[in-house]
Amino acid sequence: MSKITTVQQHILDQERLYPRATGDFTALLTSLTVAAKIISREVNKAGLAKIIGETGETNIQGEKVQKLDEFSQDTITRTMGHSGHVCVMASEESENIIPIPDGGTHGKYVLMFDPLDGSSNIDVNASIGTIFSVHRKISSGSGDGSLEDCLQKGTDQLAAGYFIYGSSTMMVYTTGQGVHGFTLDPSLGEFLLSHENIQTAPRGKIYSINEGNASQWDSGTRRYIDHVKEVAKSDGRPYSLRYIGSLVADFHRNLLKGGIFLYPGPKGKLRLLYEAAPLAMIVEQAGGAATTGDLRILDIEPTSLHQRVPLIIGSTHDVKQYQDFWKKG
Ligand code: AFP
Repeated sequence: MSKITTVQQHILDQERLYPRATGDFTALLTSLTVAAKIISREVNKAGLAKIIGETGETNIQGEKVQKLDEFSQDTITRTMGHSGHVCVMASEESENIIPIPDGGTHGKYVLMFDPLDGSSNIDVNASIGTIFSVHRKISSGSGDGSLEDCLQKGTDQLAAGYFIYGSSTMMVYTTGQGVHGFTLDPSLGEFLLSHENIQTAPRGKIYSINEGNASQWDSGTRRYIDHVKEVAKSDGRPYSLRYIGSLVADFHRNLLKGGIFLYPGPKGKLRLLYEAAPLAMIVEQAGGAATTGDLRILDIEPTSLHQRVPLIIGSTHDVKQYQDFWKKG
């Protein structure tokens, strides 16, 4: 009989690999799972908003119905701000850094998050997600964290992960000891280990890109996309196109099945700190790769909170091949 492992037990076991660990890190990630369960519950009720009241209106209980992305932002900020584990946070939904609320206890970690990625998919019942990344405080003192703490590069992440609200709710995370996936059992309210030590295929058969942007692509990207579509029996082309337009959902599918996701330059759309860097840590831990074309995502020094980067991420062979096309221009 296989063992049943909750996410809390798993995180604790991982933290025990570090002899000087205090348990704080386990507590931080556990608090985050509580926030995700609250968000998951609301996401599952999303279609009912029309029945019980549109967002921004008052529902039949006389409560104001909040938009789901704002709700997710508030839920994470409130849960984590009072957890005692973080000294500062930053979110895709907030212009500036988010300090710990008055009276809150400061911890030694920094939390970066995208509260509800792919939110334009809510209305059509497609999968959406929450992405997170954890750093250690590097500014001096034990109180409030600062912008400096938030602008750390991907290689300094202590942990990264995401929650995907799909046909099931899942959590996928890494602390640098492989990538592990957990499925929420809604009747128990527990995330149970379902995908241990995820490894992505060295080469995939899927490409994911918004082809509607083709006129803006550089010639290297255009030639690469033509290449994966050509029929050449020797190396197994053509690839299948799969694109949801919800990064967590597109990434998660490609992680499990193998493939490449591309949101190319010149500037890119996706944010370095809340999307690209956390997913790059996960994909590298699963044996894959992530680049802008010329730079490894995890090596980029952030210069601002909402910096955007081109993101090409997935199976190593596919990402390397893209880079070869990109470099030739
Ligand atoms: P929304 O959160 O506004 O829906 O944006 C989603 C997203 O940031 C990311 O999840 C997708 O991969 C990407 O945008 C899709 O962008 P395009 O619609 O330009 O293809």
